[in-house]
Formats: sequence, structure tokens, C-alpha cells
Amino acid sequence: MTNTNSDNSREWAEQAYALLKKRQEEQKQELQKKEEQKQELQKKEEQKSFIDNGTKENPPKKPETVDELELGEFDDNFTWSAMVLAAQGKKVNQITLDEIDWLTKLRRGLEETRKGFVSELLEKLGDDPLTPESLDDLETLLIRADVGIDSTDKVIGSLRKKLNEEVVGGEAGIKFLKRELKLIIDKPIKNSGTNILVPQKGKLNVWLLVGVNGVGKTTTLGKLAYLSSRSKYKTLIAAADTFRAAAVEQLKVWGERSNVDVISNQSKNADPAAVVFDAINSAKKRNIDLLLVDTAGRLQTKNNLMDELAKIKKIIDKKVPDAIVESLLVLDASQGQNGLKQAKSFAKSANLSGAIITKLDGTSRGGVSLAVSEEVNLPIRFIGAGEGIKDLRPFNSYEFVEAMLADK
Ligand SMILES: Nc1nc2c(ncn2[C@@H]2O[C@H](COP(=O)(O)OP(=O)(O)O)[C@@H](O)[C@H]2O)c(=O)[nH]1
Ligand SMILES: [Mg+2]
Repeated sequence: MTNTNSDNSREWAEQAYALLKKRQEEQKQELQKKEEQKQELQKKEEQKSFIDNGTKENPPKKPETVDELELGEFDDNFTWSAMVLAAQGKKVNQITLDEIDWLTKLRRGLEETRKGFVSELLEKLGDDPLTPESLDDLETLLIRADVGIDSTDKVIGSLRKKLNEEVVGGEAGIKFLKRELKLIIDKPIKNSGTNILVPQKGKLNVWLLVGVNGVGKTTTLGKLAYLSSRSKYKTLIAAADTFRAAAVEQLKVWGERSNVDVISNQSKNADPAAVVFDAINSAKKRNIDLLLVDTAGRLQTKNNLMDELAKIKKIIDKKVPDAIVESLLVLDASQGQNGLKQAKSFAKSANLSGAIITKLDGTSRGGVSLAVSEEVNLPIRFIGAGEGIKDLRPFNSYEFVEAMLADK
């Protein structure tokens, strides 16, 4: 994003804001009208049932719904988010509240990662051109943000080369840095052949969520179920973490909120592969597009976890050989280098196809996403920045780097 046109940018963002506001007011009126019609109908029904059997029945329980977003203030967050969307070619009337809300969360979430990083760097640089000393500072800052040694070496190497060739001003330096970081994140994504991971229509897609305890597998699965069913994919959940009794209950709550069924086996010590077996049968019967599989997360040093994952995969291959299977490693960003270690060890034995980074809200270690791309060669597929059902989005490297290096 460039700041050269900041007056135009503000005007553009103002227009986007006004359009969203208008849309929201229209939606509210529409909703109110519907509510009034519903109440009218309910009244009639109640009168009817009172006449029919002389009793007034309890009104049916309303299913728990997901709250619609409210348009906030026209502030710096809105302007920044609108500009990030504009820079990616969005038209002023194409912007949605979901996108603005997410980008605001992402930028806020990466605040800690940014704090000791860009702000400090800009302060150090001032308006002066980059010097070999400022590169040393940058190196320290990148390492501190958990970007990892390999990525840091790569970026600093490119910058040094550029410095030898020409004078690089502070702003141009940041721009170059953003481009280099984006290249690192994009490489495994490009190699995978798909930009964004979506279920393929007409086939059964099976996404296994793997990772150690507490990183956010079950929560992420709940958010994915919501995203998937909202995007009109027929979705089903398999509760294959039979190790934790509460895991099934936790999944059922998520399933209810996104209107997705959960296949489980409540008996103690149920075999996870058997749950997956049942879930595949059910998925075939119901013509499901996406089956999301929650798995247990005992430490990867225990071979039995890897054996279990292998067994689950074998069942899938045998029962639905033409299914599209994705093994997605869930990593908790706040674990920094420890997460990187987990990624390396899972990558060795679990045949991973991608990563999901969670808990990007409020950690200073968001840079670990770069280390995962560079050192484990895993494409990042989704990122999570909060505990809410909407706090997960498909990964977008441009947005991520802009949020990580935003100058405020
Ligand atoms: N702040 C924050 N918390 C999260 C996020 N994802 C998951 N959590 C929390 O992390 C904890 C563990 O999550 P859970 O899904 O049970 O992890 P699992 O053991 O891998 O299945 C829960 O308290 C979640 O609410 C996130 O993106 N941000
Ligand atoms: Mg879990």
C-alpha cells in the first residue's frame, strides 16, 4: 500500500463507509419488517391453538444464531482496512463488513508483533537512507518477531545486495521488506498449485485437523464448519478426538451454531478410526462436500499419535480412494519457535498439506508464520485471530504482511 495518495484514500474509504452504512440501514429495515410479519403470524397461530385445545403452548425454542456485525465508527481502522482491500483491486461498492471487521482484528492482533518491530525500525531509520547498521538492527528485530533464522538471512541478504547497488530510503526499505516477506510466504502456496484452499465440488473433500493439545484444533474446526456451511458446501463433522471426553460436547456446540451435524461415538475409548469410518459412510449417503475431522493431540513424541493419524488416513484411502484429503497442521502462533519445532516433527511423519495459524490475536510472535513457510515449506491456508466463530479467514499473504508491518 502506498501513502502517496492519502487524500484520495480517505475519500475512497469515506465512500465505502457511506455505502456500507446505507446497506446496513436497509438490512435493518428489512429485518424489522420480517420480524413484524413473524410476530403477526405467531399471534394468529397462538389464537388458533388456544381455540383448538384450550391451551397455550410454549413457543418453540429459537436456535442459537450467530450475531450479525454492526458497522463501527469511521476511524483509522476502517480507513486502513478499506485501503488494504482497495490495493487488491476491490471496488468501493464491493467491500463487506465481514472483510473490514476481519482486517481490523488482524491488524489489532498483530499489534504486539509490530510494536517492537516496525515502529522501532521506523524510529531508528527516521527519514535517512538505510545503512549497514540499520540492517543489523532489522536483523535483530526480525529474529525477535520469531521470523526464524533462515527467513531473516534471506531478507537481510536481499536488502544488503540492494544497498550495495543503490541508496535506499526508509519508506522504500519498508516496501522492499514487505515484498521480500511476501515472497517467502507465497513460495509454498505457489508450489502447491492452489492459492486458496476450497473444497472441490462433486467430490468428497476430507480435511483432517492435526496438532498438539491446546493449539486450537477443535475451535478452528468449528470456525471452518461455519465458513463452509455459509459458503453453501454440504458439511459434516467427525469427532475423532475420542481421547478427551469433553471434545465431542465442544464440537456439538460449534456444529449447532453453524447447523452442521457431528458424527461421534460416545462410548469410552472409542476407536478414532471407527468414528471416521462411520462419518465417511454418512458423508457418502448425504452427498457431503466437506468432511471435517477433529483429531486428538497428545504429544507428537508419542508414536501412537502418528500411528493413529496413519490409521485414519488408511481408512479414508480405502473407503473413498478418490476423496481429496488435506492434512492441516494447526499451530498456535503464541508458541513461537516451539510451534516451529512441532511443525517440523509433524511434517516428518504426518504427510501434511498445509498449516493453519491460530491465536494471532495478542501475540508478539506472529512472525512464526514466515518460519513455517520458509523452514517447513508448508502453505498457510487459514489464520485465526480470536475465539469467535467468525475469527478465521482464508490466508492472504498481502493482508498478513500489511498488517504485520502497518505503520501505526
Ligand atoms: N485468543 C484465541 N484463542 C483461541 C484461538 N483459537 C483457539 N483458541 C482458544 O484456545 C483454547 C484451546 O482450543 P481448542 O480448540 O480446545 O484446542 P485443541 O486442544 O487443539 O482442540 C480454547 O480456549 C480456545 O478458545 C484464537 O485464534 N485466538
Ligand atoms: Mg480439541
